[in-house]
Amino acid sequence: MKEQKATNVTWHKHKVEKKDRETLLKQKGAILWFTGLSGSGKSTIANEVAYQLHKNGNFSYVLDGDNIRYGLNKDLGFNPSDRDENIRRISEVAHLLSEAGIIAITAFISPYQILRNFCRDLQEKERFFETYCKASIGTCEKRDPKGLYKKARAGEIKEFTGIDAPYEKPENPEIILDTDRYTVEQCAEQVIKKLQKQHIIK
Ligand code: ADX
Repeated sequence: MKEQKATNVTWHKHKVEKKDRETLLKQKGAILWFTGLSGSGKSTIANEVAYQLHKNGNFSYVLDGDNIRYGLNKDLGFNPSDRDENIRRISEVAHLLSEAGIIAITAFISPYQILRNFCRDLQEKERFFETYCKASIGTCEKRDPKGLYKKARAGEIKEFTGIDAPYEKPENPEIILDTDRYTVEQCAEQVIKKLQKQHIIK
């Protein structure tokens, strides 16, 4: 993990605090950290959850793997250290959103458990939901929505997760979505229920 580089910097306490923002928004800030293979349903379900939350009057924001790689993380590729830096930056952004009282929904492969734990450890335990989109590599390869597995098998993409780069399954996720068996709507409902049960939303 990155070391603190700057010296002579002071942490400021602000007049408006997290609890004030949460009172205003009538919800708690939290992070829904979707993880899973490419094609496992992360982005699709994340978007459906955001839609359901919006309808329910809740404020959320989706940070999506491919989109973030066009901007904030355009300087990063897919080797292990770039993937680490990708997830480190996203973790910090998601944490800021959560501190703002927003439900941050991230949809990144995030293949390493240690980095997912890094994000978990940034906030109170009850505000972090590692959400595992569970689908076999066979299913993901069959879906292949972007045609990337085909390219990876043909050797046109190197270090592709699940083919020639590793994916570490979550050890103890707060939510498991079996996307082989359940629809997008059913998975989204499972997430919403969990947020209600944990008093993140009403
Ligand atoms: S992560 O491993 O660093 O978390 P991230 O979620 O940001 O990955 O990006 C994954 C997306 O980038 C995939 O959904 C896919 O569209 C695209 N992609 C391009 N090259 C690769 C690769 N080598 N491995 C995995 N995904 C890739």
